[in-house]
Amino acid sequence: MEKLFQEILANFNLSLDPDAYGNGHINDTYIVHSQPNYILQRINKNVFTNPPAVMENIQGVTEFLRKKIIAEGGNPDRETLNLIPTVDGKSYYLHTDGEYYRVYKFIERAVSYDIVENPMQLYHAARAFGKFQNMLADYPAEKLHETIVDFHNTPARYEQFKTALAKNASGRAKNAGPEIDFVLAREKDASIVVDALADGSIPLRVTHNDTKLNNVLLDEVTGEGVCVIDLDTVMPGSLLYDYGDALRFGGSSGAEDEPDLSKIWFDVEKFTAFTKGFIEVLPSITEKELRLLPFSIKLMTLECGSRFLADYINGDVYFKTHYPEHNLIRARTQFKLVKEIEDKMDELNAIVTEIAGR
Ligand code: ADP
Ligand code: GN1
Ligand code: MG
Repeated sequence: MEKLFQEILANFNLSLDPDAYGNGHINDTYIVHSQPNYILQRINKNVFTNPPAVMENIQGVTEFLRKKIIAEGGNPDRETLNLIPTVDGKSYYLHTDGEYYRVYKFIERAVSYDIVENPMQLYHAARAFGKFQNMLADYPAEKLHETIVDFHNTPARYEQFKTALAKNASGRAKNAGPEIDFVLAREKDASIVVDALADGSIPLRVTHNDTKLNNVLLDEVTGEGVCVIDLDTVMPGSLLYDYGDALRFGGSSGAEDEPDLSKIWFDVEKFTAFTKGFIEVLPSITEKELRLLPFSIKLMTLECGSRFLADYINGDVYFKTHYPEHNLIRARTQFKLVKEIEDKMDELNAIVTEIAGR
């Protein structure tokens, strides 16, 4: 085994071979094969500039969830992430190479999906994300560090997009004229959710903020939600961020990086299944939140597309990419979905009214 891994794992009292694992865009994830298995992650320092703050959040949230799950008679080793402490009792290990590492218990017999195969998976994912939010409803929000400032502040994302465009560090802006125009033409609606949070017309809640489908594990046999993972961005926010981002990803007919746009559309059946699961477990959803559900999918999809496009123009400095046009291809699927959601908005609003019965 590589000496580096040996040194890292020794700090968690482990000594086994890790293999690269999963399809996250941010951290480096490995499975440590043993009895039981573990997940080892190198935290992305470029994205999370204060890893100890990230780890303080995750430690606080997972300990809080663990107690709740035990009180409710659930299985705390399976229904929340569990950090393995280092030999000196810390939640992470800072190596001499300057990188931060953490280890979790591996959650067995549970699957995360990069493409959704059937609407029932969305129904169960929605219930898991909704339940996650319910369990954190009384978490002391003031204890949470803002691990990425303005993460879902869409107007701030617009400013970042314009800065990327003005710098054009990669010289690639010329390859993305129509995509750039698409983003710029939609700025006027960007502040609807942040304004509603600011004027108190929707509640600030503790939210996950990165609810794509491969951040929830579903039971291999029953298909039911097991555990919400990837807790790096748990911060105060809006329920609309979690709902909108989940359907940005899960409501699509295809992969986030599908190059053939004729295969990408917004699937109303998947939307209906997710919305049903989400509303069922979150009766506390307010009238205004309810009315903004379909809009939030458009907003989160536009925001994510603009981030992919900004990263393409910046020269692929944020998201992991596998080929030079990867971020541009990702941006294009998001914009196709935005257009689809715009066209289907009345239908989506009617479905929400029908499901909610109000
Ligand atoms: P990233 O921030 O890069 O997306 P994640 O924390 O989401 O990293 O982990 C990447 C993938 O690894 C997940 O999508 C999931 O498939 C898998 N994974 C992460 N943690 C666990 C765990 N505790 N048990 C099982 N699989 C996990
Ligand atoms: C990243 O970490 P991961 O792969 O689950 C990103 C999300 C994006 C998503 C797009 C911390 O999620 O915000 O929506 O990629 N996470 C961070 O696929 O930036
Ligand atoms: Mg992830």
